[in-house]
Amino acid sequence: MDLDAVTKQSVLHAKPDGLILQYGTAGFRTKAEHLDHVMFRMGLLAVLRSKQTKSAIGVMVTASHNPEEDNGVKLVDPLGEMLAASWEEHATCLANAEEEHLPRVLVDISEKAAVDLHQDAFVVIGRDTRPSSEKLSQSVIDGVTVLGGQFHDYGLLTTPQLHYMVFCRNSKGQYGKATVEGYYQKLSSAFVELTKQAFCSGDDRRTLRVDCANGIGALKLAEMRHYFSQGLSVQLFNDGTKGKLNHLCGADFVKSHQKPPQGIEMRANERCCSFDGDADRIVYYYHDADGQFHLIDGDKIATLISSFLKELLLEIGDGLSLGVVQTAYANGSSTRYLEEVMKVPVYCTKTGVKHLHHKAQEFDIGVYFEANGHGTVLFSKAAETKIKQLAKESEDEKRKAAKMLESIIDLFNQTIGDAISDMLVIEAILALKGLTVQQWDALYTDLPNRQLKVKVADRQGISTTDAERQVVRPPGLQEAINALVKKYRLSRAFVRPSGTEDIVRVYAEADSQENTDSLAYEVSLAVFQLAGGIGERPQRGF
Ligand code: NG1
Ligand code: ZN
Repeated sequence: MDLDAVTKQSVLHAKPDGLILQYGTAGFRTKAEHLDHVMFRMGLLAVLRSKQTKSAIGVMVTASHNPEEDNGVKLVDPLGEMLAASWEEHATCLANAEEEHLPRVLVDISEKAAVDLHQDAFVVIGRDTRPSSEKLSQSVIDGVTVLGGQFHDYGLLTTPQLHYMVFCRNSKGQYGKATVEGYYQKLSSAFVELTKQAFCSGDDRRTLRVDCANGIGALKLAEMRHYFSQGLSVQLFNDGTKGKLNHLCGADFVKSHQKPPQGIEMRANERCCSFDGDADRIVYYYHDADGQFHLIDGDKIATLISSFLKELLLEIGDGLSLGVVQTAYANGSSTRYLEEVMKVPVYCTKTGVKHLHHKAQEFDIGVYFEANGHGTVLFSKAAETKIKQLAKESEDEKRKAAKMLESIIDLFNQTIGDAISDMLVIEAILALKGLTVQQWDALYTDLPNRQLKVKVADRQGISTTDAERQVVRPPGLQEAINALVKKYRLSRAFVRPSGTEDIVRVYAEADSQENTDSLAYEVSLAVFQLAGGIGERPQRGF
């Protein structure tokens, strides 16, 4: 390691005094103007991680659904997964080191993680469409090159595409070709193969309206749609030509406000969907003839997918296990439906896809979705081998089901939740089952729910347990929440510090929207009073 060169270069990417950042649920995220040093240092860290794992490592520059002025960065591990937890700590140390300590921290990390410094390093880089992203990804490149790492800059990519590229490179092409073209072809041919029965009778092209959050999803979907146009026609809105990224649109806006985005033309009973700013989340929705808005979130997406998979698994009858992983934000009705009606085992993990992803890996087929629409389905190697074998050898009906599962394996992004891939899976299932969006929506009725944010002086002062459903600290808060929850029917509430914003999140559900809103307000007030609230007190009414 040429530490002198690092020191010289680092001065050009100086850390603002006193700025402390944490590698959170989705890497580092804050105002773009505070991130130059973090980007440079994550370039350095990616080189060390690459040397240690002897694999390509990814660096994605994005702040997902955050406002356009923010930015962020996260590292992608060799199999396309989120960075390992022990390296998150290294990332935090490196990002917060004062200039003069930088060489020592690099040496420390190399020693602690037993990095072989003679090993080659390769880093792949992608970025979203934020105005700040191009310059920030150049800072990543500066960090990579000063430590002698090789790199490939893919430029504009969705987050899941970058994860895909990393996995392709490290699986030596077995997962697919590590190009944007390779990604389009892999997904599109799986979609066309899967849906060919549904569309073979005449021209039944279906149109889907897509709100692209004025982000990268618009560019990529515009490039990709020709590949699958024989089965599905997508109409793009909020494509970035006029509006601001994530402003009054996108999956996060639709889910948290429970209303349609601006800038989309909806027609009664016709399905629409929204991506978030880096296209790793998707939610569906429609309005009925009376103009009432219906949201179909990640929970209902997981339910649709699980029920389709379960049917196919019954047909192949090979005892493969199916499990669904959710977080505490999953609507109570979805959990009940999955467990009681569908008889599928459901597990709850902490928020953050890495937790869901790891849990889902415990099954032959693991379906995981956050309520906000981030999720995918993972197939174990053993399940994949079995399915491929049945697709070749078994007789008719079984074979047909196995072949469908084979296409589904290719259609799901196996590395991370992917709005484009999920959209194609959902469209395929709706077409194959002949389901309308209303029929899908009618699987179960969501319990009214409400999410609120409370500002506190130090959100780390709140700690939780039991997959974030119970507060441990500050004392008295959980007891207060329990007492409030008892006042309502079918009620549930929990609070946790956000990993991506400087706030505490409050979640409540109950038997009516009015009761839910009261409960959410009362719990917010308890947080404000018992956990050091700052600024304006929570207000009743939304
Ligand atoms: P935080 O800010 O930690 O709640 C949010 C989402 C997560 C996840 C991350 C990363 C909610 C309640 N939380 O995390 O699910 O998607 O952002 O983008 O939706
Ligand atoms: Zn995102």
